Amino acid sequence: MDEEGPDCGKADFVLLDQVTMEDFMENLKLRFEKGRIYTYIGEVLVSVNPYQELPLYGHEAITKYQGRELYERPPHLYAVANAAYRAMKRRSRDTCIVISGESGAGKTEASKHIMQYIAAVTNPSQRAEVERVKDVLLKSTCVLEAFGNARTNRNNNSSRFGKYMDINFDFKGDPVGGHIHSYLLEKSRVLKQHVGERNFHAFYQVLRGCEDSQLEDLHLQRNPALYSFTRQGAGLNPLDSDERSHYQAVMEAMRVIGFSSEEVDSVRRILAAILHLAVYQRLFEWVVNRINCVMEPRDRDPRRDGKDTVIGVLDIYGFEVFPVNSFEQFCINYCNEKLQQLFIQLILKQEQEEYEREGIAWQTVDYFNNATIVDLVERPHRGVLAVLDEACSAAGTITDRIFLQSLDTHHRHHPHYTSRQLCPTDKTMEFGRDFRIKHYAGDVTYSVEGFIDKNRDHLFQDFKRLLYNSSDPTLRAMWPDGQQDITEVTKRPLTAGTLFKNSMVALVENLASKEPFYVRCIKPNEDKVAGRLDEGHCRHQVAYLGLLENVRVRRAGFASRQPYPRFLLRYKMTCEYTWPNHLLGSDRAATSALLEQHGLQGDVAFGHTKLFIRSPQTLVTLEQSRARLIPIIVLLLQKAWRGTL
Ligand code: AD9
Ligand code: MG
Repeated sequence: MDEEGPDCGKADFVLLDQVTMEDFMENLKLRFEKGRIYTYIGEVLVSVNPYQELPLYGHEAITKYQGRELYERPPHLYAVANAAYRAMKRRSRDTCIVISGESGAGKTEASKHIMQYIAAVTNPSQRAEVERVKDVLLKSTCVLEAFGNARTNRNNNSSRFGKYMDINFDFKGDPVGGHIHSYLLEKSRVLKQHVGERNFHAFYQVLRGCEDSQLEDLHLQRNPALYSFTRQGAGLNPLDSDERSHYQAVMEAMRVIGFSSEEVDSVRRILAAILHLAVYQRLFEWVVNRINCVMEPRDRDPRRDGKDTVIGVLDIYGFEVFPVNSFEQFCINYCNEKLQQLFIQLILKQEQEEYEREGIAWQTVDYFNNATIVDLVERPHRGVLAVLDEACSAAGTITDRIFLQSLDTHHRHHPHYTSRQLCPTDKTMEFGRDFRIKHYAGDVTYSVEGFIDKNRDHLFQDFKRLLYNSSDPTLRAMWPDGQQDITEVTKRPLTAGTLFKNSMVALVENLASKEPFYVRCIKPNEDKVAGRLDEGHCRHQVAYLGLLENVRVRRAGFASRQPYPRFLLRYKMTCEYTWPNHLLGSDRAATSALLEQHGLQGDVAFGHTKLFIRSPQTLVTLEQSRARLIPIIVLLLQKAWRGTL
C-alpha cells in the first residue's frame, strides 16, 4: 500500500482520523482525482466507476498481485480475487465474491476483471482441459451480455438478468468447471423499451452483423427502425402515452357490450401469451443451459468425495429507480434488499456478535437494519409477494387495482409502505395505481399495472406443445414441458414472484455458506461522464450501502481473526518455542509466546478460542517472516531426508 505515495489519501478508510461522512467523502474524492478508484474498508473493497480506461489492468498488474497478501499492494480487484482464491486454496473453503452497487456502478466490469485474474493465475502447466474450461468461462460473459444486457437510461450495457457463477477448482487450484445461475430476465423489454433505451443487444447484433445472404434467408432487413421491437429506443413512440387509456376504454367497451368477465379474462390472457413472447426467455435459458452443459466438471476430485472447491461470483442487477417502476424493478430492488441484509448479517452483525462471544471488549455500533423491508416483501401470508399471489389465485377478474387495495389494508401501518390512498396529499403518486416502498437505498414508487399478469406468467400448454413438436431441434429443446401430460399441466404453477423469492432465498443461503468477499461499487455521476464525482450522488450511496457503519465496526474491531490452532499451524515455524511443536500447555499460551518473540503482542487481543489481530501490518510481518524461513526449512528437511544432516 506504501507504493501509492503520500498524496493519494488513505488506502483503507479504517485509517481515517475521524469517521464522519465529510472525512469519508474527502478521502474518496481525493483518491478518485488521483486515479485511485479502489479503497479498502478492511477486506471490503470500495470501487468507484471511472468511466474511462485506466492503466490498472492487464498482465503486468496481475503479476504484481499474484500470491500477495491483501495489504501488501494498493487496493485492487485483483487483490480481492487473489484473497478469495488463496482462501479457497489454503483452507479448501468455498468462497464467494459479492459485487453490489446501483445500476451503472461497475459491477459487471468488476466481475470480468475478477474472472480475468483467476484465468491468468491458474493452470501454469497448461492442461488442455483446464484451458478449455477457462476459455468457456471467459467467453460465456460475452455471450450472456449479448442476450441479457441492453442499453438503459442508467447504463449503456445494463445487465437485465442476475448472474451468479460458480467456478469449480480441483485440488491443484485449477478451474475444472463452472455453473451459471441466471435470475429473472427482464423479458418485457423484448416488447417494450422506454424512450432512449434499447432492446437486448442480440437483436441489433443480428441485424447489423449478419451477411446480406443470411439476412435474406431470415427475411430480415438491416435497418432496426423497420421493426417495432427494435425501433422504440430511437425516439418517442407517439402511441405510448395513449396506450393505457385506450386499453381501459376497450375493457369498458367489452363489458358494456356484454362480454362475460371470464371471456374478457381469456382475451387478456391470450393477448398476454402472444405479447409475452416467455420464447425469448426460453432462448436465454437455453443459452445458459448450453453453457452449463459445456462447463460441467468432467473429472471430480476423489479426495473431496467428488466435491470441488468453489469460488462464486455474484453480479446481479443493481438497485433501480425509473420514472415508472413495475414488477421487474420491484423484484430487482427486493433482490438488493436481500443482499444488503446478507451484508449486514455477515459483516456488521456477525462481527459484533463474534466479539461479544469471544469476550473481547466491544462498543456497539448502530446501523440501519433493513430486515423490516425484506419482511414487508416476503413475509408469508401478508408480505407484498404473498398478497400478489393471493390476487393471482383468486377466481374471476381480480384487477391490479384490487390488489393495491389489499396491499393498503395489510400494510397501512408499516413504516416503509405507503400509497396515494394512505397519503392523499402526496401528489407524486397516482390514486389507485401507485404504492411506494421506502427501500434502504431510497424511495421507489411502483405502478401496479401489469403486476398480476407478470406474476402469473401464463403460457398455454397448447402453445408449449406446438413448439415442442417443432421440427427445429433447438426450439424443441427449449420447450421440454410441452410434452407433459394433462394432469401435470393442470397443477397450478408457481408464480413468477414466488419463483424469484425462492431463488433469492436459495442464493442467500448459498452465499452465507461460503467465505464472503465484498466489492461495493459506487457510481460517480448520473451522466456517465469520465472523471467527475458528484458529491451528493456519492454521499447517498455511501450512506445507504452502510459504508460508514462498516468503517466504524472495522475500526472498533480487528483486521483479522484466526482460531489458535490455525494460527499456529501457519506461523509456528517462526518461533523457537513453537517449532516443530510447543510444550506451553495451551495453543493460546503458545500463540502468546510466538507474538512476544516478534514484539507484536501489543497489536492483538486474545479471545476465548481465537486470536484477534488489529492491524494488517502485523499479518504482513508474520507472513514475511514465514516466507523467509520456508526455503531454509525445506533445505533442512531435504538434508535430513538424504541423511546428510
Ligand atoms: V447494471 O446494474 O448491470 O445496470 P453495472 O453492472 O453495475 O450496472 P457496468 O459494470 O456495466 O455497471 O458499468 C457501466 C459502464 O461503466 C461500463 O460499460 C464501462 O463503460 C464503465 N466502467 C465500469 N467500470 C469500469 C472500469 N473499472 N474502468 C473503466 C468502467 N470503465
Ligand atoms: Mg451489470
